[in-house]
Amino acid sequence: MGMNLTQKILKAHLVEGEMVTGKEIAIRIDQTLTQDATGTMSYLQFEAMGVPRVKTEVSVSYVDHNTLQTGFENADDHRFLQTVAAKHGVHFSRPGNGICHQVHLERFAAPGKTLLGSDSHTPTGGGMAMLAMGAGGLDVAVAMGGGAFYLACPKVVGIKLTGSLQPWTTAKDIILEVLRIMTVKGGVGKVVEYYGEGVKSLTVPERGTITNMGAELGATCSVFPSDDQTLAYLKAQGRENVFVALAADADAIYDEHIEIDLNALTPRIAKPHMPDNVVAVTEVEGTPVQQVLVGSCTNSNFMELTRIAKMLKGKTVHKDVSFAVAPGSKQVFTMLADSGALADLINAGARILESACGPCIGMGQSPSTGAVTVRSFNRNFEGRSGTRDGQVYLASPETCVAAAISGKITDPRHLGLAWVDVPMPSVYKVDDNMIVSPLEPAAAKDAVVVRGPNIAALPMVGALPEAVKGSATLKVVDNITTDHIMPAGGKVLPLRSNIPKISQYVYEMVDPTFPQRALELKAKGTWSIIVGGENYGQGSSREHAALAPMYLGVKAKIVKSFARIHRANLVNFGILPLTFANPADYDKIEQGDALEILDAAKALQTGEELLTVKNVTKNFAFQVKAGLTRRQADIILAGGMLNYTRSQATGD
Ligand code: MIC
Ligand code: SF4
Repeated sequence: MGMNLTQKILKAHLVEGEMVTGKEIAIRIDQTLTQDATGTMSYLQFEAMGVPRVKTEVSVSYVDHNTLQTGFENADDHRFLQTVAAKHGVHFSRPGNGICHQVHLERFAAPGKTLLGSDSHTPTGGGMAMLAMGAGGLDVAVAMGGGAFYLACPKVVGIKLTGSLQPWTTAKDIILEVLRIMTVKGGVGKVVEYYGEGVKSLTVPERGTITNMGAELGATCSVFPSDDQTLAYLKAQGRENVFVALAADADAIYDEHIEIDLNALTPRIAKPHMPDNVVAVTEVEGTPVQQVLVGSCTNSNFMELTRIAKMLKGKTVHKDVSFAVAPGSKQVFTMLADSGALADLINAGARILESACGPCIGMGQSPSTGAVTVRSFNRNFEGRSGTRDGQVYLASPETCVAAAISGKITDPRHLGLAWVDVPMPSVYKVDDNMIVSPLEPAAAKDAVVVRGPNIAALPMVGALPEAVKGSATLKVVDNITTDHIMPAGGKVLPLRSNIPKISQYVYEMVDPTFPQRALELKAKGTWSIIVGGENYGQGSSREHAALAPMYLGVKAKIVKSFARIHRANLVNFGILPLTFANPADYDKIEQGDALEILDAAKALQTGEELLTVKNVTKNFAFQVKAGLTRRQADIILAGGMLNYTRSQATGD
C-alpha cells in the first residue's frame, strides 16, 4: 500500500509507538526554533534540564515578537536570549533580522526534516516539505535536549489542487478557502497534505503562506512535496545542498479528501472575528476601511511586496486609510530597497515598520475605535489587534492594497489594474550577518548568561491531590483562543518572563476579575476549574496560557473539546484537561458552582477512562474523560513535566 508524504517523514523519525491513527507516537526532532515571547521560558526550562549543548541538527532563537522596547524588560530578555543561545549551541537571529518563520524558510528549512518550534505558525516549514510543528516551550526545550516529541499519530487530509491560480487570486485565497471548508477546528489531530497538478506552479513562499495558516485549522501541520519548485527556491537561497525530492506514493491513501480547482477560485476574505469566517471578497465589497496592514509571517515575502509596490506606484493611499507594511525579513527588506520597490511604497504613503511581528500581535498599530482594518495576517481574534471592537478582516496583500487605494473593501480584479506577474528571483540576496553563531564548546563552558530583573523563577506545583476540590471559577463559550486566556500586545508581552506579574492579565478580555477571584480561592485552599466549550485554547502555542492559570490555582479544565497545543501545555504544567462525556452537562453547570473531581489521582494511576465530578452546589454528578496516555497521566500526577522529569532522573 502506498504511503503519503506525512507517513514517510513520520516513519523516518519514529522512535516510539506504532503508526496507528490516534495512538501516541514519539518522533526525533532535527531542528528547533524559538521566538522571544516564548523563548525565555523555553531556555529557562532547557537550563533546568542541565544539558550543556543542544543535541539537534539546528536550533535557532529568533527575536521578532517583543521588539517594542518601552521599558527595560524586552531588551533584557533579548540579552538573556543571546547569551543563553551562545552558551548552549543555538544560533541567534538578532532583532531586525526578521520574523522567525520567514527567516527559517529562507535560511534553515530543509525537505524531509522535522522542526519543532515554540510558535504555532512553525508549520510554515511545511512549504519546504518539512514536518514542522508548533509546541509549548517546554516541549521544544526537551527536543533541544535530544528528547523525542510525543504526539497523537495524525489523520492525513489530502488536498488535491487542480488547475492554476488566475490573476489576482493568490496562495492566501487557497488557504482561506480551505479554512472556509474545514473551519478552525477541522484540522485538530490531522496533518494537511497538498498534492496534484495545482501544486506544481506554487513557489515555496506561496506554499509557506498556505502551510503557515494551516495553524488556523487547528492542524498539527501541513506539508507540500519537495519538487522542482523546492530546488529552485533552495538554489536561489544558495542552499541546494539540502535538497531531496520527496512526494507521496502514487497510490497513497488519505483519511479525508478535499479538492480545490484553482482555475475557479476567486479572492477571499475572512470577516471578523475568526479566520474561518470566509466569504468571497465581492460579498463585502464597498465596506469602508480605515486601516490596512501588510506583513506578518503569513504574507510578507519579496514577491508579494514587490507586487503591491507596483500596484501603488505613482498613487497615494486613500486619505481615510492608515497603511503600514512590515517586510518579513532583512532579506526581503534589503531586496525591496535595492529594487526601488521600497521607495514606491514610501512614496505612496506606506508607514514602513521593522521586520517583525508588530501589529499582528498587537505590538503597535492598534486601530481606532470600531475601525475596519484589512490585514494580510493570519488571525483576527477579537481584541488581538489591541482594540477590543476593531473589525479585523484577513485577505491577500493584493486585496489589502486594493482597499488601501480605494478606501473600501475591493476585489482586486475590479481595480482596473493589469495583473503584474512577479516571478520568484533566481538569486535571493543572502547575507547571514544578523545570525550569530553559537560559541565553540570550549569557550561556551565559561560563558556567562545575563539575566535581567524581569526574569522571575518558574512557579511549580505539587503532585495531583487525591480529590480535586474546586470551584467553577469561570465558565466560557466555544472557540476560546489563547489570546482570550493570556492576552498579548504591547502592555502584556514584556511580562512573558515573569509569571506572577503576567498572571494578573489572565482572561482580561473575558472577565478581568478572574485573577483576583482565583487567587482568593487559592488562598482558601480551593482550586479553580474552568468550564468551556468546543475547540478550547485554539491559536497560539504560548504555554503562558497554562502556566499563568496554574499559578492562579487552576487545577482542571472541563470543556467540550481542546485544541492540540493548549492541551499538551496543560499536561506539561499539571492541569487536568478533561472533556465532558456528555456535552449536555455543560449547560447544567453555572459559574461559581462548587465542583469536586472524585478520586482524581487514583483514576489517573489506574488509567480509568472516565472520572466522576460532583457538582456539590447543585447536588448531581457527571462524568468526564481524561483521554491521557500513561506518560501524560504520570506527568499530571507528578504536578507537571519538570517534576516528572526530575522524578524520573532521581527515581523518586
Ligand atoms: C501568535 O501568533 O499568537 C504568536 C504570538 O506568535 C504565538 C506565540 C506567542 O504567544 O508567543 C503563537 O502563535 O504561538
Ligand atoms: Fe508573529 Fe503574527 Fe506570525 Fe505569530 S502569527 S509569529 S505574532 S507574525
